[in-house]
Amino acid sequence: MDNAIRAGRSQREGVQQDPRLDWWRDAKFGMFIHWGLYAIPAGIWKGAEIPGIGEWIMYRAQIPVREYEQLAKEFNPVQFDAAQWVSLAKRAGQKYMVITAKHHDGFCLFDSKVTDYDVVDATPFGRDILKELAAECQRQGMRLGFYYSQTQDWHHPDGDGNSWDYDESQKDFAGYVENYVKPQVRELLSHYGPVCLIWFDTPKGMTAPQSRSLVELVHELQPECLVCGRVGNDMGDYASAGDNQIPAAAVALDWETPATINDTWGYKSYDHNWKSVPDLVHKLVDIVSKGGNYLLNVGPTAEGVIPLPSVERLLAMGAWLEANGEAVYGTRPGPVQGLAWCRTTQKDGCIYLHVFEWPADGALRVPGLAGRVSAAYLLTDLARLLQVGAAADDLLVQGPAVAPDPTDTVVVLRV
Ligand code: FHN
Repeated sequence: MDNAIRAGRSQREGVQQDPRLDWWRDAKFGMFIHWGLYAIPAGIWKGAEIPGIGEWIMYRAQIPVREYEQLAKEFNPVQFDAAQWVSLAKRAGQKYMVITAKHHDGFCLFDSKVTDYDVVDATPFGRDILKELAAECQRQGMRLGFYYSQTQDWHHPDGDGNSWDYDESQKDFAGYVENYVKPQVRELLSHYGPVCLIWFDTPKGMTAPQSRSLVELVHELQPECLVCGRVGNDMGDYASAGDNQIPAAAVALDWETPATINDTWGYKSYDHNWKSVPDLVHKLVDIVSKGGNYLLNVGPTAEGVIPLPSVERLLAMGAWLEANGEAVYGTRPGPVQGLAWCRTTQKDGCIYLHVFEWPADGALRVPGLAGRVSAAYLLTDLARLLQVGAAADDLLVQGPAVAPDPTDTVVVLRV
């Protein structure tokens, strides 16, 4: 097992067996949304650029609760349009969306009865973001999951992480889990229709009984709802790689890589380090070829706008997937692994050879596949068969001299 991914027995035993994960195994590509009060400072506090990821600004700048929570009075994202967000995910080829119901700063994007520190009670906006998103996901046929920070809560006096306002030794963490986390998880799974997954995060000191009771609560309320492995103690329905981590080789687990398009999750006005479209497509295909899912993040602004560089990249990925999705969705890792110039996926009697670096003469040489392939053609040109031969164990396929798709040309190998 690659050391980028930790997984418990339940996950190892569940691989390819638990039918509740069938849709997720086929989906491959999801949209992560980190959105909250941190979008207002957008990485800058009292004139200073605060290093690190945007949603951690309260922690990094040690902003007192009483100061930070004033941001709620400014939260008025009048440009938020659930229909547009869901439509963007669809056009990007993403099959599920996961949004921060509550991140570490404790602010809730839903109307919670156990706190007033939420978008309905504490902001001029006053609309339940999750309700609108859930309704729109239903309308457009998109699965919706919720990120929920179960351990870190820098606003709650008994939550983990805030030692600048609260005395850690006085905290009743167990009470916080029982009387705050669980009621909120119950709300999330009772008021927003079918929830495809709960994305717990940073378990830290959660005990095994605490993690188990959260998994059980989720499954009791919505048996089909998946639980991300970051619930802690090697539990949950699927494993999570580290942030932006891609294992070096295929992993025989149900696993997912959460990843950023630039370097932050929550919006930062001055993070312009956007990954290129070819890089993002390669990451998606690399992950899928190793059996994982790619949960790619957007960080909307305080006005409710997904930054244009993210939109442009997602739409370009969607265009690539529109032409090549057959070689991604519903596939499993292909038989050829470990080559720099290509990746392979497979399904239904086809091996999909994803060529990242097209050879100058168009002559493709694939180790180990000699004698196994009956026909080869480009996924985007089904009518024209490519010439197939063999040299020792290698399959030889003669493609066009110029790369048909400089990002990733998919050659279908019928076996
Ligand atoms: O601390 C969080 C971070 O803010 C972000 O939510 C990522 C997403 O995977 N998870 C945690 C760090 O791993």
